[in-house]
Amino acid sequence: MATMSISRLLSTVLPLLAPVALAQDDQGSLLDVEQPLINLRPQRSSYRDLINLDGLWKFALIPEAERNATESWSEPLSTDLECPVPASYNDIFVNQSIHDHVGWVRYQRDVLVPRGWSPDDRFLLRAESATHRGRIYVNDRPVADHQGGYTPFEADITDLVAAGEHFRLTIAVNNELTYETLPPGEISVDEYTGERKQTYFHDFYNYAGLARSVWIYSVPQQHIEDITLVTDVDGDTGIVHYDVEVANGSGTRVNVSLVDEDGQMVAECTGSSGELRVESARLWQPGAAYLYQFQATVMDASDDVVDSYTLATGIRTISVNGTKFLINGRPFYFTGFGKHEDTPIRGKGLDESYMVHDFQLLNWIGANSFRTSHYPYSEDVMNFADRQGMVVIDETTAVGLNLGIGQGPAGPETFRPDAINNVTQTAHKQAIRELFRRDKNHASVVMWSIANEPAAQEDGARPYFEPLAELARELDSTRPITYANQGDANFTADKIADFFDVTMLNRYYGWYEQTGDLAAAEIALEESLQGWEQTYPRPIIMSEYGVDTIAGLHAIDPVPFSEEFQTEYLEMYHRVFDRTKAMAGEHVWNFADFQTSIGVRRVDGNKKGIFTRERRPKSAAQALKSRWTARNAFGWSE
Ligand code: GCB
Repeated sequence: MATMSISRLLSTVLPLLAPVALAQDDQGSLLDVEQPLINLRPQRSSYRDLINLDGLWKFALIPEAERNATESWSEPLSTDLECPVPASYNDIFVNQSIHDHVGWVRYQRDVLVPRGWSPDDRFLLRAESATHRGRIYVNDRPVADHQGGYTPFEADITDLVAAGEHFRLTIAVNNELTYETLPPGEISVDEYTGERKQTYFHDFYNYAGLARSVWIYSVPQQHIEDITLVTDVDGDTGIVHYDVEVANGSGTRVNVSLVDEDGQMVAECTGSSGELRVESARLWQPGAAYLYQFQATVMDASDDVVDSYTLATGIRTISVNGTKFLINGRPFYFTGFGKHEDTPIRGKGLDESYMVHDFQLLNWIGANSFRTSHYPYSEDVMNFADRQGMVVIDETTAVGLNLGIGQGPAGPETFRPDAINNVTQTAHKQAIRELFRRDKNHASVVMWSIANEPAAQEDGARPYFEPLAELARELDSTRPITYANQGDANFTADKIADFFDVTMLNRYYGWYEQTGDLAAAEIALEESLQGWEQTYPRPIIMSEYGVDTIAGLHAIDPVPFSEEFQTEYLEMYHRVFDRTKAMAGEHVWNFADFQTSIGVRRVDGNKKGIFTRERRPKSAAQALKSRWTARNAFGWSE
């Protein structure tokens, strides 16, 4: 796709999430209950209620011997252990068997359904993430089972609970990774201890648990279950194409309006789909967010309002033109990082203090964007990015699809029946559907990354990725799609690059190759960039470049691991970027140091952060700040 402009895509509204035939595990198939559609993120209004169930929950490991006794998992838990939600459980307790557990755990708490909830409404539970599989029980009844650790899932519990009454809520969570999950992994039994061991092919710790909020909420029988907004610009006029889906909607009417930041209604329309036009629209711009509130109201046959929903929307366009990535028609240059959801103690648990502080640091250093490497981030982060004018490359959790990484042709093949196979592909499709459905309305999301560093040099990568790229385009043709390319699949070897719109490269010349030799690395980097530019004349974003750096380690000669080396390495990359016409952005790996699995290459995690895990700057932070803040404001690259 040479030029991509925002088009009306209401005909390609995302299909509803049907339950997918995911791989069976040794406990048989996913539960025999109908999986509900994933509604819009719940919110409170005059027609809906919402109660947050975060806090301390009872917690226990499920011993391997009880793996198949699933009916006993919901029994009342007698334990002294209490685990905070949201948080990964691994680092909370001083207990190695919890930290290293491979298998199921369970969380349990009592829930009181508010006395005032109407028996005419529907009651739902929503877990925003259970890494990597979550099974919900209401008292003894299993009500939901979901695979995929970074996207939300729900259960309709209307028929099982009653207003004013308590119920026992149990969520069992499984952290196992296999070739049938994303990310993939392998489980083996240790020959000496008989313990089950989890290995995986990605470079961040396999934190698990309920890392995001859990909610109970009510909606009217006739309620808004989904909204799709696509924005466009025509001269000074902003256009919001909309589509509102109403559950049990027969006989209902929909009214919509758009309200600006001063509370003024600037456009309105009737009908469940259509377009709103705003004269002299304020655009959502990187670094200068402007959000309108899209308000949808549903009336029943007697013209009584039965439901309403409000969604923030930023009017903006995205397109790719030649080697330029355009936001609102202007070339945009990405500055920023690949990040992780990772903090001490809490693991991948959402922490609003870290979230706000991280955005403060991004702003301080002159970053206008980040990639949600290597999984969908919390919806709170996405909403905050919308409000802060932070540009996001939104990535699925397809990381580690590369079994012979860095080993060249001698390494094992990745795409084969007993490794990354059709079942993995089915899970990957589902991961794309769930991410796109969840994040399609975010102004901040300007591009989808459907994988990180797959073995794109293998023949098998082509049949694996072609249907995924097609699916991504079918679901959303308003945003470019991309994937993060790894060096083994350089421009002559890559077999999938033509499926995508933008080239994203992860490169470590001077670190994993030409280690410590920045002169040689500079030549290798330039060769690679020129090759990509000539072979695929389109925007190039360096989506990873970085070196492990021990905060406080200084050296006269810049040697690897010293703060001086990190700074010189980045300066070398920047020199080359500035000589490359197709460069459209630079994302340093990584924003902050983060935890990884144990391995001889990692001492207490990956240290490629520009900030430490506690968010203290290493010296390279100042160098980056000078470069990025000296650029045109917010990355405009004219
Ligand atoms: C990569 C991966 C990232 C790793 C990084 C590294 O290419 O995409 O997940 O953490 O390299 O530091 O090795």
